[in-house]
Amino acid sequence: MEANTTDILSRFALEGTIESVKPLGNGLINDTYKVTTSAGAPDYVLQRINDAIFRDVALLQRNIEAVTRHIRAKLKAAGEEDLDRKVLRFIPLSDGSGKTWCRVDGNCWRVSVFIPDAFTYDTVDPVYSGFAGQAFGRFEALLADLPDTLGETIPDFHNMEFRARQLEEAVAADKAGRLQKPQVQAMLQDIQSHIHDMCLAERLFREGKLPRRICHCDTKVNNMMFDSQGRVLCVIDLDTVMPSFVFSDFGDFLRTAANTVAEDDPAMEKVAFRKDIFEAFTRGYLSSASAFLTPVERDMLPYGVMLFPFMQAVRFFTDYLNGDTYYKIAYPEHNWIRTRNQMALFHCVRANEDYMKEFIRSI
Ligand code: GN1
Ligand code: MG
Repeated sequence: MEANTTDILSRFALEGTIESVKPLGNGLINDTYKVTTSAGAPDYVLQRINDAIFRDVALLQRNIEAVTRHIRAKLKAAGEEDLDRKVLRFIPLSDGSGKTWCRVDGNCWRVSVFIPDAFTYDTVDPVYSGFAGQAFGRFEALLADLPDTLGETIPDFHNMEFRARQLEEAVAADKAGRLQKPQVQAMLQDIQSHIHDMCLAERLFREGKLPRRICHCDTKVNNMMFDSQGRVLCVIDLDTVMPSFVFSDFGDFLRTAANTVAEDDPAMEKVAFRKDIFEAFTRGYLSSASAFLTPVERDMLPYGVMLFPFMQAVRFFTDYLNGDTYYKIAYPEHNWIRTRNQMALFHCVRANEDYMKEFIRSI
């Protein structure tokens, strides 16, 4: 690795002299390295972008450049200091092209400034959920007036109609011959009975009643950085930033954080919806997102909390019927267990629809 990185790094307009390049973090998609430089220059993060998942790296980096440029300009106008700690900065190539990535021996690379003394946490408790709500709401608020048009780094990623079509195709093909089992049939019927309702966002969009916005689309609690005093610095992991409905950020966070068990826990009876997490996250989110949310978006947030476990169940179930080609599995029925878990969560959330509406009205 070391020898090759010298060549790659030499293409970027870096400051200082490189002292070391070492693996950083434990990301599942991209490969990440920390580049330490001589004193006086910033350290850097070197990343190999996984172009098997993100097929259009040029589009992806254009998105990220537009987003970080816009956030930086706004923070600067607001008189904020230490901007390199509050928004990611990607380094251009030294060839003057202005590009922030390059392809070397078939791999795509980019470099950003390393943020020192910053931390991520995996803790899902009400306090961190509140921070997360505020941080992701603020991220969307800052981008609500982005002048650039962004592309979809994964086309139709959170489009429920598209996911429903993928399921129909999987059912028609029944590639793995799994559709015959009675419990699988019952699952299919349960899912099908909710598909129309869950495609509401796409219909409202076509009627011009619901906007698409720039969303993060991977709102995990560990995708924010904190300083040593516990203040949120910035939102990271920007590869899936793209136009979507606000439910992507609101609903997907709660899908993972407000489930009492992991998404693949086989103990279905233990699946439950954590109201403490819902309330803390919603308070945090509305404290920053209220600035731009339309009344329709705000009223539909509970729909968003239902949509994400449902959409995830459809995706897991589709993969199960296709014979497990998309999600990694640890045992043969893994996608079946995941499907059941996510549908169990969907039903718990659905039973709490009135409670969620009332809570949001009360804020
Ligand atoms: C995938 O691999 P991970 O956890 O970052 C998937 C998400 C799903 C998630 C479910 C690109 O994300 O959309 O919600 O699995 N990412 C992609 O575990 O498909
Ligand atoms: Mg991440």
